[in-house]
Amino acid sequence: MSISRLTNIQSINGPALRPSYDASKCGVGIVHLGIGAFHRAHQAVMTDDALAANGGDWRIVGVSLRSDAIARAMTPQNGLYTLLERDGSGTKARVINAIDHVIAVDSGATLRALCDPAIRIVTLTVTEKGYGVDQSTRTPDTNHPSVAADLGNPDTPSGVLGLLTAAIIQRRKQGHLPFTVLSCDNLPENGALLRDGVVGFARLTQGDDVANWIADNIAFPSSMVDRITPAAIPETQAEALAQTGCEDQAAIETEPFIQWVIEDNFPSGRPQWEAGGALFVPDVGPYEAMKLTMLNGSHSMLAYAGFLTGHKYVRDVMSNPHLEKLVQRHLSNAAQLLPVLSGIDFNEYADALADRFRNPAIAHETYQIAMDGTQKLPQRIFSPAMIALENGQDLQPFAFATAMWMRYCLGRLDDGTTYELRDPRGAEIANVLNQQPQTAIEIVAQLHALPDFIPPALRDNPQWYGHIQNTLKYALEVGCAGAISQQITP
Ligand code: CS2
Repeated sequence: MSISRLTNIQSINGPALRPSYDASKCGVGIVHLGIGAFHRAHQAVMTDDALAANGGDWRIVGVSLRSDAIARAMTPQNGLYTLLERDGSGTKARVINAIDHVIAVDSGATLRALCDPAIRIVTLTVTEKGYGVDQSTRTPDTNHPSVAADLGNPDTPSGVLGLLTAAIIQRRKQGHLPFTVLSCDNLPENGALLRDGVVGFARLTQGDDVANWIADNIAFPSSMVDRITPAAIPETQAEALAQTGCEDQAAIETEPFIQWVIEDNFPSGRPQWEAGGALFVPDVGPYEAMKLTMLNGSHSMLAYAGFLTGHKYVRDVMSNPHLEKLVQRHLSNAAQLLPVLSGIDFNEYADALADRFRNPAIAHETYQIAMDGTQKLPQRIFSPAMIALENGQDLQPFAFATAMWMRYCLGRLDDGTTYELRDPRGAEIANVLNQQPQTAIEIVAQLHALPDFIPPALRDNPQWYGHIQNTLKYALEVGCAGAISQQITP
């Protein structure tokens, strides 16, 4: 018997839950930029819950700015896909129908979708490096490839800042309601940062009047998002087939946990995301700090230390007693730096994180998390380290994470196996590290000298600097596993 493709709800034949609402009665209301696995495991799922609970015209137009792979998988499936929630106790499957259609690598069609009067919200998961906003100056990064391209051609933009600015201006000219822009990436004050980027881009290309109008009239709420979602693997599709009876090239797998904390500032309306468990608060800052410092900070640390010692998945890292101890150390040190958050006990949060990292059914690669370190370390490692410095607390866990990142930057394991760095500043890093042979002292000095990266106050602190130097020296002399065990048996 031939297997049919997942193209409509009626074709589902298996235990997977079907959408309980009639999607043909719901129009579109959201454009999402960056329709990767994370969006399909997170915002699209909560939107599906909101549509099931309340209906409304909130289906999603998904945009993939750089690759057509997801469109090729989803377009023949009419936007349907299977979500697999997996942990040690088994798998729960459900088919999601919140995505109306996908636009791939087509800036003209993306701009038209953004200007559709039906659209009231633009959500984004474009990763830290996708925005093109300099985090230290909070202005458009004119060296960013798409920012540079769009500054030259602001009427035919293809990057985030250019597209949003052009769409906001066109909608205003056409008398359409402004949309709300909702960033869903792991950046501190993600909404305010994006707002500064868009306003800055408009100032450079359109002048002060337009820039000030955007600052006064467009809402950019911040949000904290959380769901550990690895890239799909061949087993994902096999399991989706078992659950739906259909071939599903867009299936994704994720953990059961999901969290979305959103600043409630949606002047043009919003779905009832509460139906999926979203929490609306006046200030997302403390939640962002908690998640970036604890989850993402320990994730980056374990990704570098784990990858360098041959641990392919996060769950493997957690079954190594030394690395597990370092994860616990990182979590408990990070927890001590956070402002009080009513209703949340950071020790319980730390325990829950360690359990999530142990999830035996999630194959989350350390190499995936290790990607883009220059874009992640500032908010995950350096910001908490700065607070520790100000409070006179221990810098060691953060210095260790940084030393492991530096060791990772060398692009080779202890046994000589090489790998690609995968970082937008990878060429710059390779360039400074290319003068062979190099001592730990030289490497540490060169990576500390990367412009706009490690804060000078850390660099100038002997405890921070000395710890990184010693750890890297030890890692180069006796190997990464030795440097890790040295942390726990001083
Ligand atoms: C991870 C995050 O890849 C990474 O850098 O730390 O994607 C992490 O899995 C998510 O933020 C979890 O919500």
